[in-house]
Amino acid sequence: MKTTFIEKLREPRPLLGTIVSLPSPELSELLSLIGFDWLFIDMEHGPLSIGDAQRMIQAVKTDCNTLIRVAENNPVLIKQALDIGADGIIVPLVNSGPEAREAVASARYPPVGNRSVGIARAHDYGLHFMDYIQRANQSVAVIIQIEHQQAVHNLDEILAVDGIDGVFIGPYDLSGSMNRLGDVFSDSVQAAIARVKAACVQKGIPVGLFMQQADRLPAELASGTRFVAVGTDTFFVWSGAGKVVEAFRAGLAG
Ligand code: 3PY
Ligand code: MG
Repeated sequence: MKTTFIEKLREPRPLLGTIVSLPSPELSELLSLIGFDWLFIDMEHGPLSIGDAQRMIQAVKTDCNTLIRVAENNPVLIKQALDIGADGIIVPLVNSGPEAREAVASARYPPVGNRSVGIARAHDYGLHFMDYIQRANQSVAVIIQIEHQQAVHNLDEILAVDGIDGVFIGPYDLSGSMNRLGDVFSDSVQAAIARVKAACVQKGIPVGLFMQQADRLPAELASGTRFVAVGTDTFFVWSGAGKVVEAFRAGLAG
C-alpha cells in the first residue's frame, strides 16, 4: 500500500509538490513519473470536474500522493474529493477556529466528524469498504490554507483545532488581503508568512507553502517549511516553451 501523505509529513525530508490545474490524466501521470512527492490538484481555480480529478488520480504512478484543493470549505466538495480516492484535501481560506473545525469534521467519519459514507473509488467501490472506513480518519490528510490576514489574526484559535494535519500558506491571497496583491515578497507579507510558519513550527504542525519558482527553495526549506508546491503545470509549459520561442526569435534576428 502507498505511504500516506500524513506518514510522509512525519519523515525528516521535506516534500515537493506542484499545482496541477489542467484536466489531463497524462500530465498527472508524467509529473508523478518525474518524481514529485505529491500533486496539488486544483479544483478551486482549475477547470476540473470531479470526474476529471478522479481520472487524474487514477493516472498517477509511483508513490506520489494526490491532494485535492476543493473550491471552498464545503462538506459536499470535501466528501466528493475524498470519495474519488484523494490522499487528502486542501481547504482554501480557512479564517477562524470554527471554520477549521468544520473542515476537519467534513473529512472525518463519525464519531469524530460528519463525513457521510457511500460506494466510491476510495474503498475500491465497496470491495475494501470496512478496511477503508476503519483507517480513513487516520490516513486522509486535512490541510487547511492560511491565506488571509484575518486567519493570521486568528492563528492561535485555528492552530488549536484538533485534527489539522498541515497548514498550507497561500502567499498570493494573503498578499491580496493585505492590499499588496501579487507583492508576495513585500516586507509586510513576508512578516505575516514568517509569523504563521513560526507558530506552526512551535506547535509541531507541518507547514507548507506555494512558490512560483524554485530559486528560493533552499532558504524556504531552511526556515522549517515541510512541504512545498512549486510552480504549476501551465507555468512549466509557458516557461519552458517560452524559452524556445525566444531562442527561435533571437536566431531569426541574428
Ligand atoms: C495563494 O497563493 O493564494 C494560493 O492559494 C497558492 O496555492
Ligand atoms: Mg489562494
